[in-house]
Amino acid sequence: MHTRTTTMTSTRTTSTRRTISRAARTLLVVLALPLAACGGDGDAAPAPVRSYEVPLHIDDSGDEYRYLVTGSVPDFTVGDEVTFVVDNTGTLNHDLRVVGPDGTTLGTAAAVAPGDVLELTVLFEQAGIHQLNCVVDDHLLAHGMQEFIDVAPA
Ligand SMILES: [Cu+2]
Repeated sequence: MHTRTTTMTSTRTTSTRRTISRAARTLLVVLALPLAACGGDGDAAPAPVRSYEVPLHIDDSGDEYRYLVTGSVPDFTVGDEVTFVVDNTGTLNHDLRVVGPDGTTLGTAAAVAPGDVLELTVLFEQAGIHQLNCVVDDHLLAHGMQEFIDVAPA
């Protein structure tokens, strides 16, 4: 009995190792593809990716709820990695969802209470109009809680 059990365990372990090894090889191939694509245009280096924060705050004092940029609106460009830092200066809970031009959700941050701050980092990969919206209760549909930002091509 002991010998059989050991053999079965050994076989299972080997099988698992093979599966992991195959998965690892597949992953390497997938990771290598974008690098190969980038290197296609001669020796040109990939475009620099900027990374920055955009502070926002909230006004829900009227019938229309708004995200407002604290400061100036950046020149959003494809390749930018942007962290929206939303100070909930309103009186209700609010969250943040960023949606790309093709309707893909780039990221969602959970709702925070008044006085709290949420952060959401997204990478802009497509040029065009992106939506920032709040999906708490009826904020989007009844109170128009969304802003549009235009991301320029790289
Ligand atoms: Cu909201």
